[in-house]
Amino acid sequence: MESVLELDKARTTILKIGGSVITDKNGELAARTEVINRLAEEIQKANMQRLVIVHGGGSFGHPTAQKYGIKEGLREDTQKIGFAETHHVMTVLNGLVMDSLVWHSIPAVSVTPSSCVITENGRIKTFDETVLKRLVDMDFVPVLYGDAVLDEKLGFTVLSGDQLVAYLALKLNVAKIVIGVDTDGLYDADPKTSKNAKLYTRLTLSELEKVKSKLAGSAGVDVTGGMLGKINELIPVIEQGVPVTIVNAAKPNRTYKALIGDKVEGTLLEKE
Ligand code: IP8
Repeated sequence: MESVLELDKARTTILKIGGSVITDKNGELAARTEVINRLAEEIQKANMQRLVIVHGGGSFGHPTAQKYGIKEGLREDTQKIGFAETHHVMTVLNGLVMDSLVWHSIPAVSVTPSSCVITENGRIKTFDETVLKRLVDMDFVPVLYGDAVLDEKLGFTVLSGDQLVAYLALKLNVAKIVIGVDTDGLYDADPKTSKNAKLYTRLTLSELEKVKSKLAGSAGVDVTGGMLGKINELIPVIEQGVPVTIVNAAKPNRTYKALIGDKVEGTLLEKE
């Protein structure tokens, strides 16, 4: 009989890397290539089977999407270049991530959301996961990202990496989710402005619902809702029993430890 450990190995892990980690959100098109490289090293060292990576937009997608009102949908033709630009800058950021992953010998393959997802009022309506699942089965590492996508009702919109993470977690046989952000986890106040902010090390779903309103937003432009948006996406997944570890991916080794299941500073979110 297969042991629990072997069964777990056969299940997928999703790693979300926040845009605030791999870019400087206070700049524009400001990639942190040294952080991207360090994370690629950590992912390589973790040597995971069945891994899916999703990254955010940071100072690439968000300012461009905001400038043209992409999330709110198509209202005038002049926005079309904005849609193209938003998607394009995301492919540029994705290219930097892919470059680093592949040159660290990770068999990463980019899966472009705008080419395989259609949303309806901002929520994923169609997503053919056939290729994605095959890639995972073949031990490739699919890499997706928040993107400008077509929308049934709005014409187009912005799909967050967090919604993709939650959607995929419910579609794939996911063992756990690791969310890499630029703070040590979830706090009862904004740790960047309040030095008495207390880190939650573990929250059950009912505790999470209670403290949700205290969660800090994100610095810089974020058209998809920052930390609260992230948590709202993750709640249905945690409800299904998938544990979520939020770690500071801007600090060395935390992502690595969370991936391999070592004890790590951060916030663990669990059903109960
Ligand atoms: O940073 C948004 O992805 P997120 C991507 O995961 C764009 O919310 C295009 C703004």
